[in-house]
Amino acid sequence: MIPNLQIDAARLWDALMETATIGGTAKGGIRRLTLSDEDRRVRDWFKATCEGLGCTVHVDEVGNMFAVRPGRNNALLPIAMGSHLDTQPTGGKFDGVLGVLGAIEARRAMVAAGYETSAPIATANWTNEEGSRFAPAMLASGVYAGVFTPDYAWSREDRDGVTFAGALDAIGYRGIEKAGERRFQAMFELHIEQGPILEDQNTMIGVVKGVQGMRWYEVTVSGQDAHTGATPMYLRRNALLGAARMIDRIDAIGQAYPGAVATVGLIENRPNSRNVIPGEVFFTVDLRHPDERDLHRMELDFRAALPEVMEPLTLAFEERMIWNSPAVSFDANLIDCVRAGVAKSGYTSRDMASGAGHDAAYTARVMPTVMIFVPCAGGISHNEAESTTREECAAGAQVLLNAVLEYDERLSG
Ligand code: HGY
Ligand code: MN
Ligand code: MN
Repeated sequence: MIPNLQIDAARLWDALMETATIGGTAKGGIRRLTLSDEDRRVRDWFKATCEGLGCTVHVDEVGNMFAVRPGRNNALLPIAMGSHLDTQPTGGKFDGVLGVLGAIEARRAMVAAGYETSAPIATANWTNEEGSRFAPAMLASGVYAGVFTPDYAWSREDRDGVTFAGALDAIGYRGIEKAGERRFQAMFELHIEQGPILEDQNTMIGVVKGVQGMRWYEVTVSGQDAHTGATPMYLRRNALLGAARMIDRIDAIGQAYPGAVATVGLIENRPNSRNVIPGEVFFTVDLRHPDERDLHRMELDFRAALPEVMEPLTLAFEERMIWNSPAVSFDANLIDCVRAGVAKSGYTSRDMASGAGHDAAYTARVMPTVMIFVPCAGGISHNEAESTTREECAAGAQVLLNAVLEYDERLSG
């Protein structure tokens, strides 16, 4: 018989507001770049909090953290719940954090009720989900899933030339465990939707059936530094002009395919001096689509546009794909457990896919995985104004708890 355990909404909200002070910004967001000192502080909080709930905290070779609490039958692999604690440079209070703290609140509800699950329960904090400081995104869950090697992850550099390994060692979170060795029955990830659909449809819970395909590229455009006053227009090799035209072409590709998104988010203009014609520009490209065939067509359009734009401007360019995360579908049995969790909670819900990337996209490769969404105000995320309500956070955590207990029951049943 599955007990009717209840989330404590105030306790969850207090924990969210407490951790939001670690890297908190004046505008009410969080700047907690992966493997920064702020990340170390929130990891320390995570470790102490989970140990206080009877967990043993394990850290793997790329900094992934797993807090494991025994169950009645420790011959079973643990059921994992979790997400990430790193944020964008101008991130919000809930992206990733709600998934980790919602998992901790679910555990607190079990401990408060003196309830012991059949399987052990693990709470996961995945390193570098954002991919903002060290590209690509979901790097450490990708190592765990065997998509990337540890050496590849350790070698990644931020824009200041600091390596992932160097930053990991600097905060003291390079564990001894091989990434991927610690196995789990399943992975449940609670997350804010980061889009407008749930709010727009006045629906509390998203039953997430998968994540769309995502590809990242890096482009360097080379022209010639020259004097803005003495160089006639017809003699220029203006790298920034080439980049500007490509930014417009990439946006047009996103417009051309229904359901697509296409973005240039990072650009570095060199030498970036007001009276020098820019000789070199670096920029990133983010293409996404639920259908891999359309995503591939978008890539072909993007690669065809580069010479069309650059050659008439006498510019050279280098382009390379640095990340390819194919569209993924979540586990049918776990989706059914989430549906049962929703039914027990009484909240409204709808099926949906995720536009944003999540660690769940990679854990789904190596274990049954599912996600649960709650609304966020205006669908705004990756923005310091990101917000959701205490009730929405509690609703997501309640469905997470219900779904995990349902899965545990089915396991032992
Ligand atoms: O890029 C993403 O979708 C995720 O937020 N890292
Ligand atoms: Mn996230
Ligand atoms: Mn994010």
